[in-house]
Amino acid sequence: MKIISSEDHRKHFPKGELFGGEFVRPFECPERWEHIVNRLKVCGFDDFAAPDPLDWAPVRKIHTGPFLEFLKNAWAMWEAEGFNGEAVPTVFAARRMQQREPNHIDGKLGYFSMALETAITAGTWEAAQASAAIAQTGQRLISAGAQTAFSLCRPPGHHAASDLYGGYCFLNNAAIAAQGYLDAGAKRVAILDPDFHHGNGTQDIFYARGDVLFVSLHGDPMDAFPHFLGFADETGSGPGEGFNVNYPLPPGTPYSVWGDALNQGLERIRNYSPDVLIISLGVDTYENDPISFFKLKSDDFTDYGARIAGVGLPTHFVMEGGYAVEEIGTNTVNVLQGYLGA
Ligand code: OKP
Ligand code: ZN
Repeated sequence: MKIISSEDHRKHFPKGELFGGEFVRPFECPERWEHIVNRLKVCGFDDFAAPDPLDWAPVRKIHTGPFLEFLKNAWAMWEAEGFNGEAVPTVFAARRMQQREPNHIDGKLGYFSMALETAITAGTWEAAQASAAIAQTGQRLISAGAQTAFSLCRPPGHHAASDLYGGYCFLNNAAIAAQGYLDAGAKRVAILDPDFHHGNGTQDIFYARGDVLFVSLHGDPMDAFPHFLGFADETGSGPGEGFNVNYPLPPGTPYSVWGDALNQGLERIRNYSPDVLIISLGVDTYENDPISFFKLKSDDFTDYGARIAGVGLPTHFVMEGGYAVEEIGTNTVNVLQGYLGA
């Protein structure tokens, strides 16, 4: 299995994340990447590749022009104001307010964000582009005939919508890969999102489309971030009706229950008969994850990797979350080994 990866992720590492009313060291940190790479090497994965340069054509189909322009300029605009900290929004286009992009950076940050724990820093835009290129390079390999690939993306992507960043995400790596498959000739793409958090961005991007099936297992938004999307009655709209499937699950969910939802989701994917399966691979379902509430054990990741393989589709793993840093390597690589039958 090819592993696509780059050191460029290091360019994005904010000093602070607003959590519990304090600025804490971000849960989404560079050591996550290091632990995964180390574990891959220990387990004999040695086929590493650097990403190709980013192809903007699929990116522009997923994200709006004003949003991409904002991400490109946000840090320079913030610095130009003379602000000393990292760029975080403070005001939002909430209910009954105008949905218009303001001129001032304070307004732009609120207009283009869905959460404010995610600071923008000097290197954020470069790291986000590298992460998208990593997803795209995996897509090209599979479009060219490979059965599988692992895109070791950082920062993650599934909370990013066409014109929204937040939840540690800027560009939607999995969505950009999905668009790449379609542009390369695929007729149908399925995305399975087993990250603990609902992939609101991915759902929103493909909500009205029938060419991408989105299936997500996640903490019930009544109790878990992102709180405002990911309910079971969100099934798609127009030509996308029936092609969005959410399995919100309650606090304390063990693998027995989670695995039943996974089986149902995999059955939906089989029936859809896609050309390729993308896995938005977050391992924050782990029992000791510091910000999540499912109870998966490390061996469960191996088991569900094997279940994914059982669907028999070309499968593209795209890294999302996982914040139990010491165990992120084991849990991530367990999914890959389970998939490979190792
Ligand atoms: C990104 B990914 C909980 C705050 C949650 C943001 C979590 C983003 C997760 N009190 N903060 O889906 O792993
Ligand atoms: Zn997550």
